[in-house]
Amino acid sequence: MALSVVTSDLTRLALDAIVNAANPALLGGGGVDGAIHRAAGPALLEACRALPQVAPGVRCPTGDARITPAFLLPARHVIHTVGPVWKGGHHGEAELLAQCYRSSIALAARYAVRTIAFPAISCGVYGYPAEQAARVAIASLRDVLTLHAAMEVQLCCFDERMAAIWQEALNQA
Ligand code: AR6
Repeated sequence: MALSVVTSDLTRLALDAIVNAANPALLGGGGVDGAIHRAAGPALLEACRALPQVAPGVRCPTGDARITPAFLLPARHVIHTVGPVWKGGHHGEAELLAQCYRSSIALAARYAVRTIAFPAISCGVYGYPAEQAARVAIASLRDVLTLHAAMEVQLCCFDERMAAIWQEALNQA
């Protein structure tokens, strides 16, 4: 199992898949979601719009994952997942965040993805404290990757400060 921390713009990674920290509508937004849609081009929005709604305005419930092509991005697929909004930590946030990583890897495996990168899901607009998110993410990935031993997973941090937090969590896991 390969799990590593990288400092990069996620949209530049030429991997089998990159993961988007989306919202339930899957119609774009700010943060890494906005960056992915800008770099992928308008076809990504059309592909997302074509995904079925499971409830009004919801194409992907929190903790679930959906897959689309990556269009103009150097990656092959975009796996869209929806992290929890941080509400203080007693509203099931950790379990929902763990579920994002599990469902993304399970979906990736169905598409024969071998190399994949995750952003720090929920750690921006959604307000999840980075140290806690990193611990949850790494524990969840370690667990699910026992079933997918050949998969190489990068934890993609946008800046060095975030990368140091994630590297520390990885070292301690
Ligand atoms: N590459 C890698 N990481 C990035 C990039 C990038 N290009 N851009 C931002 N980050 P966020 P969330 C980091 O807010 O908290 C959107 O509007 C960022 O520094 O993108 O899950 C969606 O539509 C942070 O560490 O995602 C949702 O409405 C991390 O990515 C909502 O935000 C996640 O920050 C989701 O919020």
